Amino acid sequence: MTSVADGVRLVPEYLSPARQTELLAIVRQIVKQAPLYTPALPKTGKPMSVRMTNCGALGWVTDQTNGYRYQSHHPVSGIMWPDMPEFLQDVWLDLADYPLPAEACLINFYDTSAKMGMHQDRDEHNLGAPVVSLSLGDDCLFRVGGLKRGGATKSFRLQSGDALILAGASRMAFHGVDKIYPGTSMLLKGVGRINLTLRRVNN
Ligand code: MD3
Ligand code: FE
Repeated sequence: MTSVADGVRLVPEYLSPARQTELLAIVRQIVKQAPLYTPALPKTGKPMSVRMTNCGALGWVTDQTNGYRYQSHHPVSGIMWPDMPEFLQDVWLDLADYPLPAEACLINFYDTSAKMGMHQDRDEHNLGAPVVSLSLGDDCLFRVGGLKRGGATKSFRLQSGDALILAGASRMAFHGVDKIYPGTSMLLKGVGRINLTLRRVNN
């Protein structure tokens, strides 16, 4: 376990290769029920390069008219998100050190040209609960800054099986994904990266 910035904990190889394969099978089941969709930015409607889905009672979504929010159903099909699998609730219990269960798991799929610009996660009503992130597939270059946009940042690589825990002050840090390194993992059938983010939304 490494401290990347104040309150940011990186656990390299948190999931063994066998557990990564197990989680990938779970993700594929979820995507069958709740297909990846292309989110649109609020106001401009510009499509994000990352495709998304969710599981759990709540899922993070965005579209042009209604913007960033959590809701109980898929924005395209209108169907309720698949249940949070026990696998992910166990990971939350193990890593979050938080008294309430996770309510939301956002699943991000990055093809090799996808990125996520620097942003803060502030759509949760509960900003005191940690965020737990799991990476599968190709490596990415991840960047964490401070609590204000435009300050100093630190870049590091996230690899398949790594866990990142954001707690305390770092919970509101700016962060983003600059780059995917295609072909750095053999876990997925092709190239690309999957990130799962576990969150408590309500108090
Ligand atoms: C650092 N996803 O979906 S999760 C997101 O790899 C998002 O897909 C990234 O940022 C991804 O919002 C990274 C890890 C994460 C989450 C919250 C943070 C890192 C963070 C909050 C503060 C600092
Ligand atoms: Fe984020």
